[in-house]
Amino acid sequence: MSEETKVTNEYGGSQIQVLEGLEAVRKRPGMYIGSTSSSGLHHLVYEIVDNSIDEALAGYCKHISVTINPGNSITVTDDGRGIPVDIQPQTGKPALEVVFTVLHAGGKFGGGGYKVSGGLHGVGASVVNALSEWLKVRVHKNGNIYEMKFARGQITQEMTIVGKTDKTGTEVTFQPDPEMFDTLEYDYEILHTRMREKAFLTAGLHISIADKRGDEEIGDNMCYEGGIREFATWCNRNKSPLHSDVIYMSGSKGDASAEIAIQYNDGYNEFILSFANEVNTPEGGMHETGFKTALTRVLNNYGLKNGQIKGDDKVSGEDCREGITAIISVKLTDAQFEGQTKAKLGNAYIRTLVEQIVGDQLATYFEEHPGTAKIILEKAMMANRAREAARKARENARRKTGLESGGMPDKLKDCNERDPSLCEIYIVEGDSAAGSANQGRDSRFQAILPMWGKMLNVEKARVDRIYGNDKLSPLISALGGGIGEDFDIEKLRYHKIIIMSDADVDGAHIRTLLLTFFFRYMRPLIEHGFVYSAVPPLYKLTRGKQSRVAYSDDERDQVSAEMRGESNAKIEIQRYKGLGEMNKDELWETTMDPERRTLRRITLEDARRADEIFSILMGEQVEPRKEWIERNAKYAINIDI
Ligand code: TSJ
Repeated sequence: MSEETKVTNEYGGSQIQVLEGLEAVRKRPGMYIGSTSSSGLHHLVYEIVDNSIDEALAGYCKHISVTINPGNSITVTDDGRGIPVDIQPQTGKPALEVVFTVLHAGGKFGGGGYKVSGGLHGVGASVVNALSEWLKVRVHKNGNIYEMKFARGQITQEMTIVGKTDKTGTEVTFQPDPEMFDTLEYDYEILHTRMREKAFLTAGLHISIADKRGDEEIGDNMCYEGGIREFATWCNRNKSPLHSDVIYMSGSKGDASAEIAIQYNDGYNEFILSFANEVNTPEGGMHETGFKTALTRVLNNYGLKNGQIKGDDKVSGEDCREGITAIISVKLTDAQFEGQTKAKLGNAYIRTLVEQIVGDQLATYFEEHPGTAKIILEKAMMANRAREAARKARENARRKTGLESGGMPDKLKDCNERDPSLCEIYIVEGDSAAGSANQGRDSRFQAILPMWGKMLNVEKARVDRIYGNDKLSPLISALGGGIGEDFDIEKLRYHKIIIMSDADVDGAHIRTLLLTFFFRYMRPLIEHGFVYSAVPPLYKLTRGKQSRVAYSDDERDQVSAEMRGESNAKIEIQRYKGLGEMNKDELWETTMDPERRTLRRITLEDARRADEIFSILMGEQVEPRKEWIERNAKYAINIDI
C-alpha cells in the first residue's frame, strides 16, 4: 500500500470535508453567526440552547440551564434524551461526533429529527465548536456518561465513557475563541432577556440562568405555565392594563400552528412581538399582517353590529392598535425568513391561518365578553377622534407656516447634496457642540440639527401631540419622511442619521428619547439600518506638542504606552467631559470624518431596549421606576423625571 492511499484511508473523504467545513467557519465567522462582535458572541449561546429547546418542543426535556462561568465560558445542560452516541452507518462515527464536526448536521439523523425545527434549529453545534478555543460535551444516556473534547473544532479527546449515570441529558461547555471575537465578555442581561423570552414561548419549560463570574452568584429560574399569556402581562408590567384577562387565541392547520395573546393598556403605543419557530421576527411579516387585518375587521364589525360605530366612522388599523400589547407565535416546518436582516416571515399561508384564527376567535371573545369589547372599541374610537383632530390641526398649521412647501426648520444647517443616499444628518446635543459640528463638518453632504433641553414625554403623548411638539417637529421636518403609518422611507432626506451626544447621563437620556421616538414612530429607519450613534473619543493624550485620542480605557493605556516609548516621557491624559470640549477640527478628525470616524449602527434590539427603559422612566407606575433607579443609581442621578 502506497503512502498516499494509507493517508486517504485514515482521513476519508468525510474527514476532509469536515476540516474544510470548519475551516470555512473560522475564515468567515460572520457568515455563520452574523458578526464577531458582542452580538455574535451571544449568538453562540443561542445556537446551543436552541438544540435543548428543540428537545423540549419534541416533548423530552423539562429543564434547561445556562451558566456563565468565570472566564466567560458557557455551560448549557438539559434533561432530554441525550445526543445519540451510536455509530452512524454512513460515516462510521458516533452521531455525537458528527453533530460537533459536520456543518449543518444535527436535529435530523436516523429519522429521529424534529418536526418543528424544519432545519432552523439544531444546526449550530459545529459552528459553535469551530469558533471555540475548547469545547467539552457530556451525554448521559444508556446508563453511561459519554465525554468528548475539541479545540477549535478539532477532536482532542475521542468519545469516551467516563462514568455511570441513572439520568439522561446533555451538557456542553465552550470557551469562545479569542482569535475569533472582538469581545469575550458575556452580558448577563442580554442572555437573561433571551432565556426569559424562550421560557414564555415554551409554556411549562423550566429555564434557569446563572452568572458565576462575580463574587456573588446571580441568576434566575423561569417557568411560565401560562406561556404567551403570561408574556403579554409581563410586557404590560410597567403599564396600566385596560382589562385584567388576556385574550388568548390559537389554532393549527396541517403542520402549522399559531397562538396569539392580547392585552391593551392605557398608553398610546403599539407593542407587537412576533415569533416564528420561537425566533423573533422584529420586522414582522405574514403572521403580523394577518393579525392586523383581522383585528381591524373584527373591531369594526363588532362596533357596527352593536351600534357603537355609525356609518362611515370606521376605525383605522392604527386606531385599533393604540395601547395594544400583542404576542404572536407561529410554528411551521418551512419558515422563510426574508428582508434585510432575515427578520421577516414570508410564508403567505401563515397570514391566512392567523387571520382566520383571530377573525373567528376574537369575534367570539367579544360576544362572550361585551365589557372588555366595549373598553377596547372605545379606546380605538378615541384614537380615531384624536387622530382626526390632529390631522385638521396639522393642516391648519401647515397652511400657516408653509411647512407643506417643504420649509425647513431654522435650526437645521442643511447640506448641499440632494441625493439622500449620500446625505448625513448629525443630531447634536447642546449648543456649543452643534457650533463646532457646524464649523467642522463637510457641508457638501453633512447636515447638522441641534437638539437640547428636556424633550416631550413621548409615553403620555399621541402622535398628534408629537407633531405639534417644538422639540420634535424640527426633527420630523428635517428627516422628511413623516411618522407613524404615514411614514414613507422614499421621502427620507438622509440615509445616515447620526446621534451625536455626550457619554454622560444627559447624553444617554437624549439617546434613549431619540431611539424610543424612532422605534415607535419611524421604525423603518432602524430596520433599514439608517440610524447610528457617533463614537467620540474619551481621552486626549498629550506629549509635548504631539497629541492623540483614545476611544476606550484599553486604547488609552495602549496609546499612552506607545507615546511614552523607551524614554518614559510624561504623558498628560485629559478625559473629555463632553463634545463641547472639542474644537471644530478635533471634532471633525475624531468623530465626523468618514475616513477616520467610527459609527455604531443602532439595531432594533438597541431601540427596543431604549423603549423599555423609557417606559420605566416615563410611565405612570412608580415602583418599577424606583427599582430601576436603585439598580442603575450610578447612571441615573441626573435623569429628570
Ligand atoms: F448543540 C448541541 F449539540 F451542542 C447540543 C444538543 C447542546 C445541548 C446543550 C443539548 C443538545 C441536545 C440534543 N439535547 N437533546 C438533544 N437531543 C438529541 O439530539 C436527540 C436525542 C434522541 C433522538 C432520538 O431520535 O432518539 C434524537 C435526537 C435529535
